[in-house]
Amino acid sequence: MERWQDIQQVVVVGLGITGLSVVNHLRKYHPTLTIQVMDSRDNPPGAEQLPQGVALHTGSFESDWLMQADLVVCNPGIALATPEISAAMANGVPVIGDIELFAWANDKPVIAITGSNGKSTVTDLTGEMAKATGLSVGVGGNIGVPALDLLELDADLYVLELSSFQLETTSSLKTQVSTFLNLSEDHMDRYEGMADYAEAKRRIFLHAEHVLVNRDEPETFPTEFHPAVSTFGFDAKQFGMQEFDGRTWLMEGVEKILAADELSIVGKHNWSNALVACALLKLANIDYRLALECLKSYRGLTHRCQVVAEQENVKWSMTQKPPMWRVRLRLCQA
Ligand code: UMA
Repeated sequence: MERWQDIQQVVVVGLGITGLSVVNHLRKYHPTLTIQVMDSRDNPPGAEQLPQGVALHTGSFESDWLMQADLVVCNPGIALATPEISAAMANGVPVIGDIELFAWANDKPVIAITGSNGKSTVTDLTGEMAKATGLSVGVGGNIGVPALDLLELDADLYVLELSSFQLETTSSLKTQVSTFLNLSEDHMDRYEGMADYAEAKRRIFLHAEHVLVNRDEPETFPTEFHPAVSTFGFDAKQFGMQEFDGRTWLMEGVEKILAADELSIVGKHNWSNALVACALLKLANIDYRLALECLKSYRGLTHRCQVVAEQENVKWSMTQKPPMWRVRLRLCQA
């Protein structure tokens, strides 16, 4: 609570579901604060749900508010390089994001997941498996439910998907395990290049007890020394894969976890997603073997890469990915 002593005026930049979750959190736990919200859209989503007494400025960013704020909480959809934000930062105004606020309020274990591809599946699957072991689990972050809303669940464990945008404004998130799954070109409008983008993602390791990285992608490794680094990959080391009698098995060291052909999700990328979910739970001291039936029956995120038919050992999967909402059919050999 000490960090709140000198904070009276908070400006929330960008509404949407994140901005609304920030306002609701501040209202509930810090009721004496003055809260101001700004959004450069004329009719930002969530405006009608703002509680009474919260000032709203729309259509532009109000520099005077920003300069006078004791704290600015910025939506991940807004770049810190936005002139009004960077001017406030240069003036010494602290700028954080919703995940940093979550970190300030949370005292429960966290598993955090970032990467360019597969992070939603890994987050969802890890959450489902943790639930199958009997824990109450809050699953969210970039995957949909804002992290601050999850706090209301008072769960035993939080599994968070974190985007590079969210990580840019996060500096004190303590995690039991953090993973950086992979890196491919994305969001280059927000970054100077791949190195810049990777660096934002590596912030997930800042206060991680355990780190899980991809053996095949050195960019996913921490650049500073970390005492507890585990790796995953398609070869037979640590969390890996191995062939026995023509079947590929997911492995924890020399121990078999399960044969890849027992999974309902298809494709080698999903074998890796399943392996990572097991590894994350193991590193968080949760017995993933209690959740193997859940893992076998997991069919993927709603609207994303689901098996829709199976014939003669060929599984057909369908992907639907917003914002295009176009249906793609993909043929996957089981
Ligand atoms: N805004 C401005 N000015 C701008 C840009 C945005 O005022 O120049 C405002 C918008 O009007 C809006 C808000 O800022 O009110 C941000 O837009 P949003 O509607 O996307 O925000 P949220 O609804 O809060 O969603 C955000 C994440 N959006 C982004 O990071 C862009 C959601 O990730 C996330 O699920 C949600 O918080 C809950 O944590 C979406 C996403 O596309 C799915 N993420 C990117 C990705 O996965 O690649 C990183």
